[in-house]
Amino acid sequence: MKVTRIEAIPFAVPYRKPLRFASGEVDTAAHILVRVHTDDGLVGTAEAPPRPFTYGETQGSIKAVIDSVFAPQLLGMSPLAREAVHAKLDRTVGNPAAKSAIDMALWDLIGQSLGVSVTELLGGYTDRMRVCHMVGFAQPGEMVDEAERVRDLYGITTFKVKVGRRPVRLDVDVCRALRAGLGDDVELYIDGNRGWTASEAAAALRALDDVGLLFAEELCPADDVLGRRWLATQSRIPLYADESATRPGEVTRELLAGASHGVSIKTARTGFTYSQRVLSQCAGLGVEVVLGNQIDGQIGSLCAATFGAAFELTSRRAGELSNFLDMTDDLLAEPLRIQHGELRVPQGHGLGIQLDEDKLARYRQD
Ligand code: MUC
Ligand code: MG
Repeated sequence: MKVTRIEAIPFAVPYRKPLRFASGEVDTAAHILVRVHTDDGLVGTAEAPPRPFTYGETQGSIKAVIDSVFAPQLLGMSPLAREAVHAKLDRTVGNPAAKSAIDMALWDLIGQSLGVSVTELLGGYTDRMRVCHMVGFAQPGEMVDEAERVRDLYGITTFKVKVGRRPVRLDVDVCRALRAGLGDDVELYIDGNRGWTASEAAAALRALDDVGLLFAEELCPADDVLGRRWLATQSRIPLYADESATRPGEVTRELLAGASHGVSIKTARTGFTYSQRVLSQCAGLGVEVVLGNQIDGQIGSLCAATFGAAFELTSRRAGELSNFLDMTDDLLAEPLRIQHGELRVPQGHGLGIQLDEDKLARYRQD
């Protein structure tokens, strides 16, 4: 089995409402669909969501680096030769979403060629993930309404609350309103996307001490090296690294610096191959993880769930798998469904992705 062609197809699906957070906002899922073709007629599929505010990639840059750098490097290679593939991809620094989509499409091909699902290939721990929903910036009442709607419609009882605004009181009020509105049985945690200084973050954590948060993610920038360490020494809840720890080396730096206690794993930026490495690293060190969301569409969410369900450690807690609910449409022929707070990983060969070609024709932009 050899790679004969790699397609990088830009597409755009509007959101019902913009998702806002401290580092940016998203009102359209303007992603890249990656399709890797082989000489035996198989097609591996994945998607890359550009997040310029996090990694610097744009829809145009992802397409350009795949078309002009990665595709020529990988033509003729076996999808099984993952180490050799990554040695080639890693000659180019950065571009995590572009590399990850290729990586996941190659795993899709491996699964298809062996006649097994990727989730079984990776670990086969379970067939489903408990789902966490991410609530973006709005006024406290609107954020509570959204969480209640998602809980009532989909049975979701874990929420990640976007914080990092000024004044800090605004987000403190939101978290208090969510706890009061949703009760003690729901799980809440916060994500600052680097919006606060270390002292603002410390003030927020003090004010939220009795709200019962699971953990807090990326409250202030990783470049505030001493500020983050200072914050970590006084926080009564674990601090999780997300965009500061996007590669195994960064994970090591964050953990050894004592600035973070847990790690968010996102297949959109580490694919399956490097996500496995980060997971093994965390397991070996006794560090907790959460399966994060890169504001993925249904293909990306399916990939994340595939990985999360494969391992005991990633499926212990709810994964962030519901942001596609904010999109008006998607490309899958059989839409993902969240029921009773869970997302089942589609069974089948490879990733089990069936595209609706009419929808692709409608939303593609090339
Ligand atoms: C998250 O966890 O930060 C927001 C920006 C991004 O890159 O991912 C999202 C969610
Ligand atoms: Mg985050």
